[in-house]
Amino acid sequence: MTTVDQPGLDPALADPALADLHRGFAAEHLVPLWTEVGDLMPAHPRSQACAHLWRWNRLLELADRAGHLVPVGRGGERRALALANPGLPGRPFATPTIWAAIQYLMPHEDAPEHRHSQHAFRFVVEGHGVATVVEGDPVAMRRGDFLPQAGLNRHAHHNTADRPMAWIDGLDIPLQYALDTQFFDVGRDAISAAERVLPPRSRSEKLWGHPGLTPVGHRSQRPGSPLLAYRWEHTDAALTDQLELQRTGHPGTVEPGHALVRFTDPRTGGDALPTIRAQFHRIARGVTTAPRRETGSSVYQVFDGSGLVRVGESTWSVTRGDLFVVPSWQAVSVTSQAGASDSDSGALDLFQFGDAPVLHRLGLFRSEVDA
Ligand code: GTQ
Ligand code: FE2
Repeated sequence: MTTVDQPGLDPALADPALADLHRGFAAEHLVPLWTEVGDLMPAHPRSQACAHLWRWNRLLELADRAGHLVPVGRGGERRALALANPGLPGRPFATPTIWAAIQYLMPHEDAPEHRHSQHAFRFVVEGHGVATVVEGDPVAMRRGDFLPQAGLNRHAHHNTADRPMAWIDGLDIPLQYALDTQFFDVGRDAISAAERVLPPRSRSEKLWGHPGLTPVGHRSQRPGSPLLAYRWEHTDAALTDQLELQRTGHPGTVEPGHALVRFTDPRTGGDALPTIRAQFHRIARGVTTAPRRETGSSVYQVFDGSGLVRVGESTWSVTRGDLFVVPSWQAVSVTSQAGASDSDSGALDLFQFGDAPVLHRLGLFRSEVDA
């Protein structure tokens, strides 16, 4: 990229000696910094990724059509449709670091077992009936549940129900693609009859799902949370309690009318996945959050309610299931708006996931609240 205020640096316009010098650079696969510096070292992050919104009803309709036309099996592995950021053409990446997809299973259908270095989670905005089977532990997936699956855990999915089910996947596929750290193994071609059940609680929850209690004598050295399901009833109660505390004059929320919780590893209190942060926001009726910008990128899904979302220069009206991208250093602010068909509370519930743990560990995290 040639800077406009130094036209003499364009070899096509330069004197013959300069043009010859640039041909010499090209022949030796060299690029002078002075023609690239504005792009490579901007004053602040200018992501190639765009702020973008995907409507849940459109995703669901196309996923259902794929369910009737496209089988799931080895090779393709999953009936998953990736959100492909229009600013990152050529790759199915929601952001430079984050993969986000809608996945769909038909009644009684299986997605085969495999494992990979990419860290993953499932999040359910509606429906139930699917078990995700992680290292042989069947984990029921229900509305509002967050289900982390750290890298190298074997996993298959099985729909026990007579109805199709959709959910979203979040993975660090683009990050590991850039870092060249990917490994993948196929697992068994079929899971056992004992794994095709839908227990109310997984083995992981029986061990790790009791607040403030660590099972003694149980070794779990893998990175990533050993708790495989964070149930909606707990998330909902935590958000309700934060807003209630704030209403009664106690410290509780991150800002007035805005409750926020993070999904964490019960062993460490750190993020549930090494490369992905997942959080849940509740914005009380009529509240607008302060515009905040952060380094790193996020994807949000509306879990409940409706509202107005501003990301950088974009503004959208959003409702249940809609997904949007917040690129690095673009300010995001949301307003809850009670609609006719909304829940009584008028609150806006948002699930968020992004690459913040990576930035924190590398000392690259920055955030600012716009006045
Ligand atoms: O469900 O195992 O969206 O491996 C992408 C890669 C889902 C999965 C995706 C995967 C999966
Ligand atoms: Fe997978």
